[in-house]
Amino acid sequence: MKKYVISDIHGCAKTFKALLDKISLSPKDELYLLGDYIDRGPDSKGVIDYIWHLEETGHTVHCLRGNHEQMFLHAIEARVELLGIQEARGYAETLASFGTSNIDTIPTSYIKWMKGLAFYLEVDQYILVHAGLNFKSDNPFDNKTEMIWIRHWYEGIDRAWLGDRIIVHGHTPTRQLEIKNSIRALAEIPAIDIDNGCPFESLGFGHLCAFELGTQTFTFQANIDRLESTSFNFS
Ligand SMILES: [Mn+2]
Repeated sequence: MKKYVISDIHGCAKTFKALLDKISLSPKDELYLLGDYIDRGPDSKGVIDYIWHLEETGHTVHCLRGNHEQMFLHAIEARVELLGIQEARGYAETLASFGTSNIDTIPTSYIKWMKGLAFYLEVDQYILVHAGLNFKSDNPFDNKTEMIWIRHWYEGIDRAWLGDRIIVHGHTPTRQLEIKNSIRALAEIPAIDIDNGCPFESLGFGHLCAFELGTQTFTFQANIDRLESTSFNFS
């Protein structure tokens, strides 16, 4: 039984399916998804539908929350479009994948699903979380906002609090070589960023990554969805 972790699918439904084919995901395996299912790529709805399809066909899928789901829920709850910020993050593409330009017409099943997403999960010796942990908090597990937004937090890692656990996260696009090298550097930095910037067409990026917890191995799938842009927007 394998335990695969994938993060930041960002509307790239075809790439997601291709990656699962590549690792030959079986119903005996566990799949952990670290959030940011939506925005940027062309088929946000398709990503969520495929997760539900996996569950319906006997797969075990554990889904965490990303900042993009949080922003989406905020846009619905606040009844504001958050234009400018959201447009830059592929918000219109997300609505288009639902066949609408009006967030009020998104089926409630998707909203309910997003609202139910957990912020972190502990599996074996790993802590799984979308962005990371803020070690300035007395208990890093209390700071939910930072779990989905934080960047540049490795220097603050509290080794005494963490013990021999390893944090696996996404959120900040990282070059493929750096992702691979993180395994060798675990003694110094007990964290692995598996976000290879799937929607971005830039050297070293543009792949979706699956990390297998037991063997600590990576599988990369090149983006086969339409690319949003070649420029970077890390948030
Ligand atoms: Mn993110």
